Amino acid sequence: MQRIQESELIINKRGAVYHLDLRPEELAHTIITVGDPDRVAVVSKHFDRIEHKRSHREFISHTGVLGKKRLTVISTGIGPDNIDIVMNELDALVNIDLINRTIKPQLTPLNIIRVGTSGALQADIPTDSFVVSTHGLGIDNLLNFYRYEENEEEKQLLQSFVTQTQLNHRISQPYICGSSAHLIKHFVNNFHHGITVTCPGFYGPQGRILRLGLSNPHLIDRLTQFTFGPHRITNFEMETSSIYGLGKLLGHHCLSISAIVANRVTKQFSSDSQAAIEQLIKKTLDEISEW
Ligand code: R1P
Ligand code: URA
Repeated sequence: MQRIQESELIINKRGAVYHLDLRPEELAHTIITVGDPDRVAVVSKHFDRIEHKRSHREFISHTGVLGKKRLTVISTGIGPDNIDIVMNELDALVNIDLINRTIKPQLTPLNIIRVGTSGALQADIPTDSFVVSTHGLGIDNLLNFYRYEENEEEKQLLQSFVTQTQLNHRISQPYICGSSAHLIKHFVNNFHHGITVTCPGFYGPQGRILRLGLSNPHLIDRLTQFTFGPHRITNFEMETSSIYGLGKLLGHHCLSISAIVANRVTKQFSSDSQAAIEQLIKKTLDEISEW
């Protein structure tokens, strides 16, 4: 079995993966990811007990127990570049023998659920409502660095997306990945469902104009107007497609759920975004407890 070299997978003196500073026994197999490091405690305050707390850079993690479930909540910080680190290191914790530095013969799937915030791209999805991402459509480019291929339905959706949005190659080579059927079935009532576009930034890449002109000023309208059969784009944010794409390649079950804090069509912003995210956390934990 090929040994993974020290420079490729960095293990610190604690025997923990480098960025997350987690050892295998400090990770549960159901994981909630949040962007904001302060949101970790907002999730773990619902746990019956916390077994491990780790903190390195923007990656704060709490592992504990809620009812019969062992859970880890971890912050990713913002953006797909951080997701590359988080997904690879979470996977290494369960699927690579960190002592022998070899891939384990029996692979372990993780449940990975992002609980984040997002901007709505449809007028009928109000602020403070919740969206479950049926697909992550990435204009962030991360998956283009891996050998990733869409299935037939995804390929058709993507082709239609490129045609309808006229997204040019200098901006992005988009990719798309569906959510886990295993997880999404638990999040139906009181959630909007739709395609989430993942952007490599918050301002220009999400069509926000402050002092700079945009190369594609029609981006928001084109995303809002996109349709493919029953599918439409509901929202955008900065992590979902990278989680879905890497999760699929690595064999994990992934779902992304967002509290809508901004509506980019009606131009409204939540009057209490903290309350909305707290409510989403509570609903998500209630669902997870029932599996
Ligand atoms: C931008 O403000 C951040 O908010 C959204 C975006 O994906 C991006 O990370 O999610 P979080 O609230 O989970 O960080
Ligand atoms: N997060 C984003 O990435 N965009 C928004 O508009 C709101 C939250």
